[in-house]
Amino acid sequence: MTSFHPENFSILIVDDVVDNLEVISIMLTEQGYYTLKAPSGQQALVEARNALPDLILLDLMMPDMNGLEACRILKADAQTADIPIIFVTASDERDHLLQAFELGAVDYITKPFDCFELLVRIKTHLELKQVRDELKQALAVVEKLAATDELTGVANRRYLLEIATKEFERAKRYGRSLAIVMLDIDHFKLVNDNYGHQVGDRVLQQMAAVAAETLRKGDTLGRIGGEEFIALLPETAPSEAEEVAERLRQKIANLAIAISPEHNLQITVSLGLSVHLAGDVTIDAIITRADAALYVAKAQGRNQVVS
Ligand code: GH3
Ligand code: MG
Ligand code: MG
Ligand code: MG
Repeated sequence: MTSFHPENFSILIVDDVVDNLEVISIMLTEQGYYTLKAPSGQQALVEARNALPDLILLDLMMPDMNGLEACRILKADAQTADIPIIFVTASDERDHLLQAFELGAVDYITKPFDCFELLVRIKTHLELKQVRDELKQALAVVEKLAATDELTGVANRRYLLEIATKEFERAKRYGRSLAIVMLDIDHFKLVNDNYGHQVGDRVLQQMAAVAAETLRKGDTLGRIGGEEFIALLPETAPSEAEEVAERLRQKIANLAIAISPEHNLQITVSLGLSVHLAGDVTIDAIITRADAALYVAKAQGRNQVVS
């Protein structure tokens, strides 16, 4: 776990009594925390959304909007939902305590509070938040790795098929167009045989990079086999998809891959294009047609698009 540095944390203090705001703010600032202050429930919502503090100390009884209501709104907003909230209140009603925890508060401290106890609790909740944030980041990295083809950095087969299935369901439900382009490098075995596997790997990397940058933002490029890729094109009509496929073919054909100071290598790809048709029950139907079209492109002499 990363060590704890108060100066890395901002704490939003919410209290309708300005003196309370000041006293708590001075106490926290002395510890090194960065503080923000809100004198009302409404202000608290604005500050929380703007500053996304690491923790909120929330008064319960306030005239404009009570703390429980503010807590409910903060927890309902995805942006602020994960900010830990500690109630700091003069109310010792059991019902308030119960509601606060039910709404998702992490702690409940009654006024007048013991400064030392408040600081210890704040530190504990910030440490817990730090661990949660680190876990979230680690999970995002793992998810990214699990979806990525190690050699080329584009989507791997599993992730491409997962996205393709989702896009297919969406296209089917809303009657949208969806196209698939299957690419396969021509005579790639010769590249490996003539220049070695390492050069072959570099060809795959550069080809994938060029193909990826040729596609639009909503498109997904995935490596589904050794030298076989799929470009998934949502919301793309047949004529547009043909243009995309042709652009991919040209860009890849024009790619000069430096294999020595005086020698560049060029490659071509064959492409099979298919689009979502009314009768398709699964994404496999579209992929099978793209594969068949690719086979025809190979048979007709390679370096071409077949629909
Ligand atoms: P075609 O034009 O008919 O597609 O011919 P091809 O030689 O490209 O097709 P074939 O399927 O016979 O050969 C594919 C080659 O791709 C064989 C394999 O060694 C190579 N290959 C597959 N994965 C990798 C990889 O990760 N790195 C490298 N360097 N080569 C790979
Ligand atoms: Mg109050
Ligand atoms: Mg090939
Ligand atoms: Mg192949």
